Amino acid sequence: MEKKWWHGKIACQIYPKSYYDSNGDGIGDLQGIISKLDYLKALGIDIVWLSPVYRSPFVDQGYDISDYYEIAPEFGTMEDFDTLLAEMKKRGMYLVMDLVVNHCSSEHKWFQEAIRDPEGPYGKYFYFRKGKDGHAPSNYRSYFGGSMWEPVPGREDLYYYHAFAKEQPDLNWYCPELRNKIYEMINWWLEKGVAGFRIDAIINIQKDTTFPDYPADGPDGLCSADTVVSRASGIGEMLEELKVHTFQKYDAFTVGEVFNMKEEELQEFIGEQGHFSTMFDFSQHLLTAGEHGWYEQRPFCFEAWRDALFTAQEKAASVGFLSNIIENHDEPRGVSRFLPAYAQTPAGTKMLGTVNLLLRGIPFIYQGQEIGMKNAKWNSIDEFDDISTKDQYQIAREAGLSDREAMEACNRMSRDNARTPMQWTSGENAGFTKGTAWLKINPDYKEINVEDQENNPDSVLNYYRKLVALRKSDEFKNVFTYGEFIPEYEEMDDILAFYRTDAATSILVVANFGTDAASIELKGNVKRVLMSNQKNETVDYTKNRLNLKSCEAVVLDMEME
Ligand code: TEU
Ligand code: CA
Repeated sequence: MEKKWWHGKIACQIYPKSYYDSNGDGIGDLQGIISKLDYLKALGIDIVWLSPVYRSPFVDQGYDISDYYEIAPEFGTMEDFDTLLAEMKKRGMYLVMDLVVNHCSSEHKWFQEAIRDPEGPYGKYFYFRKGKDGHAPSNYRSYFGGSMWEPVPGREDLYYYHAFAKEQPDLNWYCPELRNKIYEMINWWLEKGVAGFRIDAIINIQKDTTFPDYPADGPDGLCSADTVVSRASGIGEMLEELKVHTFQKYDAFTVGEVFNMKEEELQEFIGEQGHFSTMFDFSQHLLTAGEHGWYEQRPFCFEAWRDALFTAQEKAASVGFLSNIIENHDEPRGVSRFLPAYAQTPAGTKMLGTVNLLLRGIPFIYQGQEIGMKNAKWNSIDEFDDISTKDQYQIAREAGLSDREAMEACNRMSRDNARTPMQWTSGENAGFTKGTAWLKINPDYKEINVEDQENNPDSVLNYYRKLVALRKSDEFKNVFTYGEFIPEYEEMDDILAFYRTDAATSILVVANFGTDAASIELKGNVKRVLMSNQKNETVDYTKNRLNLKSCEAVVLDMEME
């Protein structure tokens, strides 16, 4: 395999609005991030992905960009951005921007021009279509609810297309001029020195531009956005052209947010000549998805979760690298989602971190994951900011659920669970802001915060630091980066275990997710205990047996027979 500069790196995701507020307006900002770079460095982070920091009306929290060449004033200035870039370079870190180009904001000047004159030069940048018999051109449901077609104000029977909110009109990737504008913009940022991009909702750029109706899947007579995406084709060519005109020229790191990929396309996406360097593995997140919304989420099942993780690892093994996450800004907190109640403790949190960070692939740590942040408790729909949560609440109510039941679904799944401000201290506003935070702060900051964990050698934070350091150590970086992933003890309930092996080394990672103690037959000799999530790090093993308490995780350097 050809070696790439980003192999073996550790990445993190920052959601700027909720990271650190440097000026007391209640909104995290670039200066705030700059002031925390040493913290990130101490955690061992090499690559930082910033959720969007471009100018935006923030209808979808920055995923609605009104100027691709400007920094949102809420976050600071272009000068602040350049300082951030320079300060990261100084520390040997790489900055990855969020590339949101399936759509822009309805306040972007392209769209403003287009809507003024849909037949004019900017009309081609979007999808304008005539309605059918007084209805929208087709029966597509947008991701955030309602039709994907919005009437053009003042124009009878003309609509524009938006897969997400109506303030996020889709850009027409079949228009060569538009594509060139996008490539130009990407190259402008790469010239500036960003190391690459996380690429938002990219499968959505392919369309069947005849926009046929599909069978309805809900009482609204519409069909889901997933159906719409999966019926379109031709993404491969589009992504190749994108890569050749931009990323490839700069040896950039790219990570795709890819949903609805056809299974046989993995090689094309992340193989050596792939469209992207890597893409996120969402298999564990999609596992419990409900058919009609969050209210139908299926219960979490450990065995199915383990299978999903292992299957993804096996599929990627001979192809390339996936990027591993337990959470991001669209998902609830991993601790609340993947751990049973008895395991939502520091030990359980470390266990989840151990199995996630030592998988084969590029680990992405989402802000706050390294201190074990959890879902918040939301009391009323008014506490939420997220556009998707408001829609999901409505869907649940319309399906006949009570306010309490709908709120339960939102508590479990809301994207705002990951967006509550970072918990820096046990002091006022969790040390996030001196003003009023833009979103509710999780009251558990008194128990879960960076400052306390800095001072506690047994904290989740210090454990994460050790895990990252182990992964990057001279001795083991080869095996953790390029080593094989081999599942083990799959026949045992509640055990999640695998080897990472190369010619010289066999590492065994074992975790007991059950309530009961477990005893495992070892298939080699333990040379050394590399990690343990137990307080005194004493691991109970003999020549051929390993005994694990509930929620115990160990990493063993093995000598195989
Ligand atoms: O997400 C794409 C996407 O498909 C999500 O909308 C997902 O289906 C949803 O979050 C589940 O609740 C990306 C961004 O990550 C997300 O934050 C944006 O809202 C979206 O694109 C639109 O830009
Ligand atoms: Ca601020």
